[in-house]
Amino acid sequence: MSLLRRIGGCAAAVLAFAGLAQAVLAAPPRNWQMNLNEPASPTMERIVEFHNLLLVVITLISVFVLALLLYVMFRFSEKRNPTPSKTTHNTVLEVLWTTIPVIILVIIAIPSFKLLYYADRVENADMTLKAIGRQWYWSYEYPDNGNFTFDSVLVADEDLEDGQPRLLTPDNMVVVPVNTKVRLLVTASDVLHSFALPALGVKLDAVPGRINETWFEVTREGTYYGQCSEICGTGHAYMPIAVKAVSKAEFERWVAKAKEEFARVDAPEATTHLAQVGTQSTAEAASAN
Ligand SMILES: [Cu+2]
Repeated sequence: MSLLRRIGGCAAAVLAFAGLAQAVLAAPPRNWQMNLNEPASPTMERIVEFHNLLLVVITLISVFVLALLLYVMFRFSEKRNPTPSKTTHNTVLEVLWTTIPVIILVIIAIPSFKLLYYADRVENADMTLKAIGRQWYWSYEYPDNGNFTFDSVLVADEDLEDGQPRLLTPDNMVVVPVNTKVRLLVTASDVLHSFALPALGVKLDAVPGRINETWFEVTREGTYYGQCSEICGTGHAYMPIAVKAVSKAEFERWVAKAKEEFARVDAPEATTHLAQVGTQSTAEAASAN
């Protein structure tokens, strides 16, 4: 019995440790820090909650299986059990070890599917951000904020300023307003990339010739870093993602500046582009007839 009690104590310690690791997350990053990034979006908050649920489930299962193994090794060793039983079937046990795992999987599946659909897309986005993966940098467009686009290229180690993290700092950051539902469109112009922002719970493949959609809402002002998460060539490690979340007023000021600084000269207005393509093909069809 004391063995079981000790195992129970271990399980409690593991759970307490997991809770502790969660509690120390609020501080800035340090060496040897564990656990997920501190969440800064409703999606990531839910991912962390789901992760914590799974942590409890996986700990209980591991401790239970370990306890069974230790008990069997001790109780049914050759010394204590010289003539083993020849039992091969036990209906009750077989029904139990089939149904209990099924129930556990259903308990996991329900919040898992809810989360998948929650993170998938948002009905009423306040604005759209388009990220285009390229070898090896990201380009961004703000289709409903103006006809501008810019590239976001890694700052070399020797050009970093104080406080700028190495391999995570691009020359131009993505700027978004806080507490705003941002529809995120992700595509690529050459090979597969993946747009990943751990603190916002975003990870989406960038596929040439295809637009993938997700969304995020940053709940706190600050800078959030991510990286390309699809091995895309020799520059794969050198195409960081940096999102600066600012107040809505500050975002408006940034948009006004970006419209001048990053104005497109090579392409038609983004919002009318599709309409123009439509008219063109109709005109071509008409002239062909
Ligand atoms: Cu890439």
